[in-house]
Amino acid sequence: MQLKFKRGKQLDLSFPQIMGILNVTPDSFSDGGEHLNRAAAIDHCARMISEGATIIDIGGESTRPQAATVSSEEECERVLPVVEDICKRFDTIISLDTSNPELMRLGIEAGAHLINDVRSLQRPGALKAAVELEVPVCLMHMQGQPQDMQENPHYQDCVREVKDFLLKRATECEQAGISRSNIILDPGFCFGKSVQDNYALLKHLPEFAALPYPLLTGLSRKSMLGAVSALADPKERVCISAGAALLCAERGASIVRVHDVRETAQLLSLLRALREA
Ligand code: 8Y7
Repeated sequence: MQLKFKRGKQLDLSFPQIMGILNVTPDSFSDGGEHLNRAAAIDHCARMISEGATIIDIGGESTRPQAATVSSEEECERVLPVVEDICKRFDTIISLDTSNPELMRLGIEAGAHLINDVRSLQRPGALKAAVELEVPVCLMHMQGQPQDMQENPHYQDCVREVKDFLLKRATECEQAGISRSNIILDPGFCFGKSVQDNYALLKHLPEFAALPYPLLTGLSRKSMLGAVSALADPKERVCISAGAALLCAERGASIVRVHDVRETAQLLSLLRALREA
């Protein structure tokens, strides 16, 4: 499988790719404030690319529970200068972590390649923007909204419901005009799921990988890893996060979204060796 982007860029998914997280929010839960200024963002981006990231996911709206909502203007002001800087300096694939149709349009125009929307293009205007932009999009499952999603997640059958949602949403997006080859799916670990739900999804990940779309997973430093390791501080979860990324890749994920690129790349080299054996 291969993703095709604007400006002649392509990404071969025959081996799992690393998406490095670049937060440009003042309140992100695990590296808040560290990359606020442009120079720091560029440094962090350069490091992730040198360590093996082929996609950089830039987010200006924190989706952690209790995060303050941000205006479209503010989100654009945080993200767009960084997109422009990265575009000028690096030959990497730039992903916009946003649900905001205005930022989707301005960000792609500024040089970004992919839309990563935790709300699956369900905000007014988002689906239309994605159709018109003709870029790859990641559709993610979430129960509830970031503000309240972890309060009382409930499913009859989480794996079934998440899979049904993703397939239904992918079909809706295709019917609206997004090409099938531009759709990536993501079960949305820790977005309105209990610890048990999250591990059921991980267990059944091969079923998601068998769907006719590339699969993206994001477990990096998340609470589901804290829950089984007694690592209370997200910053302590580097090792277990890299292990989780390897498990996902081994179970069929095409893209792993991570904070710790170096450690993830080390573990993925095991998978490469195993595949080539
Ligand atoms: C995910 C994500 C976040 C994820 C995709 C965090 C933006 C929370 N998690 N995007 N974004 N998948 N596609 O802890 O799991 O990184 S933000």
